[in-house]
Amino acid sequence: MDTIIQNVLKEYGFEPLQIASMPFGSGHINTTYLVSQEGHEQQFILQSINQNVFKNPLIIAENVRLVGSYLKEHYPEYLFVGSIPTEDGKEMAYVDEIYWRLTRFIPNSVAFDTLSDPQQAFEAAEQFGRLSKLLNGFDVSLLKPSIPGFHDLNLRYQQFKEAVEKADPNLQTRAASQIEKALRLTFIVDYFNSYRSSSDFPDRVMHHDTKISNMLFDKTTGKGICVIDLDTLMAGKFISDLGDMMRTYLCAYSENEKDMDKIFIRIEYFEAIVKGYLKEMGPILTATEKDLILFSGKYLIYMQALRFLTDYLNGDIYYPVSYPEQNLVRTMNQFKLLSEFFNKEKILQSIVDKCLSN
Ligand code: ADP
Ligand code: GN1
Ligand code: MG
Repeated sequence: MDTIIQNVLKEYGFEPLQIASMPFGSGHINTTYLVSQEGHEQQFILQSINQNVFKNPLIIAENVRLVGSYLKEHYPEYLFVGSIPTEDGKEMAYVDEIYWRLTRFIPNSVAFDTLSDPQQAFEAAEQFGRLSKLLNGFDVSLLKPSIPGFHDLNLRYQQFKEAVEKADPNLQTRAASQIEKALRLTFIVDYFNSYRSSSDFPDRVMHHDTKISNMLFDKTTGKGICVIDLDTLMAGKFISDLGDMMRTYLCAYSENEKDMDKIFIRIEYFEAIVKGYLKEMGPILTATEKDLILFSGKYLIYMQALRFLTDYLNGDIYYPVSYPEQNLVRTMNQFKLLSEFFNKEKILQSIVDKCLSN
């Protein structure tokens, strides 16, 4: 791998003998390296793009370039971590049939895998909200989907149904109670479908992966610096970003937790997410969107449960697993989170109402 990295970095004009690279971060989709150069303080992040997930990495490059140049023109002070072009001006290097991208490592930054304070949820929600807010005047139809139908709940549901039909009977039996849960909750799909084409529920520029490890915090002050991981920056509905924050910040334990008794919702994190997001997006969201704030959590948690279950039934072809039943455990975990969300629905809606009236 080292020679490949050297070859990639040559495309960016690095002197091979003066560089060091090491695997970095905890992302599941791409492979990330931290690159240092002898005698230089500035470090870089080099990533190979997972082409099993992103069939056409050049779409990512073009989306990021378009958004980056819009932000540079209209909000030059905004920190947008775009890609550094290769020496011959390409957005990504193509070496050994793999696409690579280089970004500047943001100095004195840290990314977390879990949240330890509601203030971090507030900061992240503010940052993800700010990105969409600043891009409110950008023509979202210019962006191409890096993964077609990525957060289309209807498509995810169809994929789930197909997976059930095609699945190995043994997997079907093992997953029977989770399949039944998924089928009982189809009113969430119907609800989504009833709104999806409404003019009051517009497409916006969404990040689509708002987990906390995709936010950089200042190591010294703990303040949010900027968002990263722009692979799924494309047109979508606001419920994607807000919902994924609910999915991933509300519980103290991740989707990988096996002990379902640990899966409960932290109300104070919910309030922090909604406050931080509305601070930026409050003046922009339509009346319909404001009515869908609580729904965003149900939509995203349910969709993620479907995606894990679909992958389990398909034989773990998308999400990496470290043991055989992991995608089933993740499904159970997400359904538990969803039932907690429903149990607390009244109080969560009262928080939304309070935040909207402030
Ligand atoms: P993945 O798609 O695999 O999740 P990310 O783009 O999120 O990849 O990067 C993985 C990790 O690398 C991040 O969680 C963060 O710790 C670190 N990272 C990525 N880009 C930067 C950057 N520009 N500056 C500092 N750290 C970064
Ligand atoms: C993937 O890249 P990563 O691990 O942050 C996935 C998300 C899921 C998440 C679940 C491109 O995100 O949509 O929510 O796993 N990204 C893609 O852990 O499928
Ligand atoms: Mg990431």
